[in-house]
Parts: sequence; structure tokens; C-alpha cells
Amino acid sequence: MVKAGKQQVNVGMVGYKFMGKAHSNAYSRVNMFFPDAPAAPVMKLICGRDRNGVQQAAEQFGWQGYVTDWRELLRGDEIDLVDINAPSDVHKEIAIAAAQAGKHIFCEKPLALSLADSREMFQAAEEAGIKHMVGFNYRFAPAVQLAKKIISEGRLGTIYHFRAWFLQDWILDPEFPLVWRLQKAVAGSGSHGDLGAHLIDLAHYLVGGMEEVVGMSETFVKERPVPSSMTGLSAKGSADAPKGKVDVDDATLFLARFAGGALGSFEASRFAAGHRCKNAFEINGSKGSIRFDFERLNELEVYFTDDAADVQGFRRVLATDPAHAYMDAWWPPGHTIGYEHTFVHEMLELMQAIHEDRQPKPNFADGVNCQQVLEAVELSVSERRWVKVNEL
Ligand code: SOE
Repeated sequence: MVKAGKQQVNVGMVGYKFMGKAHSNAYSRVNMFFPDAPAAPVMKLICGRDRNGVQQAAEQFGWQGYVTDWRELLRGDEIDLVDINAPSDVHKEIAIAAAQAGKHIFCEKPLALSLADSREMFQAAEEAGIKHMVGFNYRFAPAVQLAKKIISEGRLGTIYHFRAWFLQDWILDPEFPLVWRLQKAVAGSGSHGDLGAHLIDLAHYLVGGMEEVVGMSETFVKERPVPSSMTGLSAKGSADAPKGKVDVDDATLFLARFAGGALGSFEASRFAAGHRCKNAFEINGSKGSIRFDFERLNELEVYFTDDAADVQGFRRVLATDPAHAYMDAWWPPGHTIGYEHTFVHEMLELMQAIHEDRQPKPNFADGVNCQQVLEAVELSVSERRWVKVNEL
């Protein structure tokens, strides 16, 4: 129930698999844990093409109703906010139509299949005057917010290095089926756009814009069985299924020079055996260093050069105190939070921004900036040269 007097934001959501579940959880939790937020989402309609699947998701996730055609979300005034978490190939069409219908938009990353498409989406959203947000959820881990605070307050001094890895291993088996995340026409790119996009956004958020990049990329398994069904990151197939071509990267690595002078290195791979979801970065500055690893997302390791000589070293900060972003809304200090909380914090920012009549952060401009670096790296890989980001 939304408190009397609180602004209600009626949500219509397209997609109901992995991200659909994460977003549904966030919409249903945000009002309960952040009762003072000036606006609250109301889970009106969920949309998916498969009637049985979407009906089941509506019941399981707590949506008031469901539809099988996203255009129904845009008719009339019932829906205020359209949440797009279906595969990347449909982001652009739905987002532009939603903007033109005057709906606010939350869109999962990567924003689009290409830089040109992301720019069109940004332009449509700006012209319509709606609020737009892109789903870079890792910004919203309290430990990442602490990293941002430490850097913004100058406590690391001049930033020299940003190095980051996003490592997974879920497609290591060559017989793992050709799911949509491995198809260029649907996903845009492979580990680069799926995992590297998060690293690029974190780099932009924490260190700033990049001037030039040089990359390398590989598809280790070039053909895979066509799946009979897929959901989230899992898929079913049979041993005798025909094979299809993998036309995205399995791993992409790149170096970057930041506008502020720092040097960056980035590694995104789905072939890093033993790493399930290692989204990690380390930042070194003139006064110290910090490091984060999503597999231990409550922690930030910090090192300050002005610590007394006899206790110099990295210390582990458990970012669960009221001193840490969002934590006074959750549990007592030391009671850790998880992946799903990052989405709750994301939706809180969206609700606050809608109420305050400002753009949320990160928004489509951040989505475009990320897409620009993604594409600059792709150009660098295909032309085997350094590429200036503003060439694109
Ligand atoms: C799968 O590779 C995936 O779930 C990505 O799609 C997400 O964006 C990332 O957060 C975790 O890995």
C-alpha cells in the first residue's frame, strides 16, 4: 500500500525473466524499506509475448495484471513509467515509442545495439521531456558509493590507474547453447556489451571520461548448439541440435587513457574458469588505493599513504554502517546485503528523480557515453589501432 499523499508511479514492465525478476523485487521492496521516499512504484502491468509465461510471472512477482503486447502499456494514462528489460534488440523501438507517448523510461544496459541507436533514444527522450534511466546497478552498491565519496573528497589524490575485470565462466562448456546473449543481432556484442559495459560505466562514474582506447577481442567457441528454450542465463538443448554461429566476442580486453590523465585497463570475459561473477576494480591515486570485488560486495578495501608507517596496508571496510549509503534503511551494522539490493537503490533514485522533476543518474546520456566507448573499442579491434573516443 502506498501512503496517502505520496506520489504514485504506475509501472508497466516489458520482460519477465532474469532482469524482470530483479526489477519486480526492487519495485516491491523500495516502498517498504524507504518509506520516506516521496514517490512509490505501483506494479500495474507486466508484458511478455508468451501468455502463460507472463501470466505466471505476474502472479509470482506480484503485478496487478499482464499484457502480451508492449504497445498496450502506452495507451492512455494508466502507466507513468515503462521499464524495458527485454533483450537489447527491442530497447530502441519500445523506448522511442514510450518517450513519444510521454512515459518515463527505465531501460536495462546496454542501452542499445549501437551508438547511433542509443543517440536516437536519448534524443527522443529529451525531446519528449520525460525522465530516463539506464540500468547500471553496480553504482548502487554501498561499497561503490563509498568509493565514489572517497574519490570525490580527494582522499585518493590524483588518480593514476583504474583497472577492472568482469569475469564469468557460464559458457565455458562448448556445448552450452547459443542463447540470445551470444547473438549479435539480439545482444549487440558479447562479453563486451554485457560485462564490459558495467566496467565502462563504473570507470566513468568514478574516474571520468576516456580520451582514447585500444582493444583486442576473441570468440573462442565459434559454433554452438541452437537451444530449444532459454531463460535468463540458462538454456535447454539436445545433443543432436543443429549448430549455429557465435558472432559475438567471448572476451574483450582494452586499454584506455582517461581525460584526467589516468591510465585504464579493462578485461571482460565469459571464459575465466572459476569466476562466476567477478566484477572487480582497483583504483590507485597519489594518496592511496581502493579495491572492490562484487563477489564480496559489502566490502571496500582501502589503503591510505598517510596511515602510520607501522600499520600501512590495505584495510577491509565493511560498508554496512549507517555511515554508508542506504544502509540505515536495511539491517543493523554487519548484517550484509546482496545483489538484489542494488536494484532497490536504483529504483529509489528513479522514484526520487521523478518526484523532484530532475533526471535520474545514470540516465540515457550515461548510456550513450558507455556505448561510445564500447563502439570505439570495437573499431579499435577491427582496425587494429588506437581510437579517439570522440571520433565516433
Ligand atoms: C550475465 O552475463 C549478467 O547477468 C549480465 O547480463 C548482467 O548485466 C551482469 O550484472 C551480470 O551478468
